[in-house]
Amino acid sequence: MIAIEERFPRPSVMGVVNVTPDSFSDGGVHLDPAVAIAAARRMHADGAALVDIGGESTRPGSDGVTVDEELRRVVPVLEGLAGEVPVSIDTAKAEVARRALALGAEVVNDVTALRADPALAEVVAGAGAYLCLMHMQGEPRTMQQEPRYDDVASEVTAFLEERLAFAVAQGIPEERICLDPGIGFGKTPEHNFELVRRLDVLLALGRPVVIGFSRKSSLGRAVGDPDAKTGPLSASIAAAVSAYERGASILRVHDVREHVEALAVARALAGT
Ligand code: HH2
Repeated sequence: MIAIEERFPRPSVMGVVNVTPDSFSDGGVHLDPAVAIAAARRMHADGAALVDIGGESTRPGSDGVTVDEELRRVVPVLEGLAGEVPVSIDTAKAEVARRALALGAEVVNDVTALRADPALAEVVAGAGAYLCLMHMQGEPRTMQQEPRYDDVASEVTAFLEERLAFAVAQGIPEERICLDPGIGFGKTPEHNFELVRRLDVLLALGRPVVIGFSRKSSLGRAVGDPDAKTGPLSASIAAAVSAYERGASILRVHDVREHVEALAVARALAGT
């Protein structure tokens, strides 16, 4: 079995392709399957180790979509990419994951960390897929209303430790699992920055860490717009490089080429 840290060595860039009308970062841009396929191919050519395909927005305030609608969005894209580009499927639904894995996806990226669909763990285990478990406080519709923690790094880590044990108990080997503190999912900008600053707390669990700071509103706020809904590329790169230097393995980003270049320099500076 190839461990996830060997399959996607540090640093690996995960390109984001949201096949949705309403994602906060690229909503509507990739709704046409041909456009989404071309974007994913370009990201791979630009150095993405894998491309994360999602058919449901989880932006603050969003409602879910049905299984049929999610399948309608992602299946043509997965069919178009089959075998050509390494793919992760951003879904919390067992049926969507099952179809995606049958069409060649390697990773299931579940922002609910196996809490939403009781059938998902078995699908991942049965397919021998990789899995990303992400932390979220609350649910997308309400998560940004009043996020609260006593100690955000310890609480997020305790949650992910419990979800990791759950996944392993469901038959998913630990070597196939990576963890994500869920930047922006029920967190203030201060919480998000503290999670990266204190990444060592999460890394102590011994699993590769994914960070998705790209374009998120905390970055726009940090550069001076208190009402920002997104963040600029420059700030996204700073956050990704900083997360990498603190030990993150996989950086989930929208602007692949710029992040691949920045991380190549950060890696050379680190001497690895
Ligand atoms: N962020 C988003 C979606 N999925 N998955 C992981 N593992 N980590 C993240 O930080 C993460 C994620 C939200 O960003 P985006 O996909 O750009 O927007 P939307 O949820 O509106 O589609």
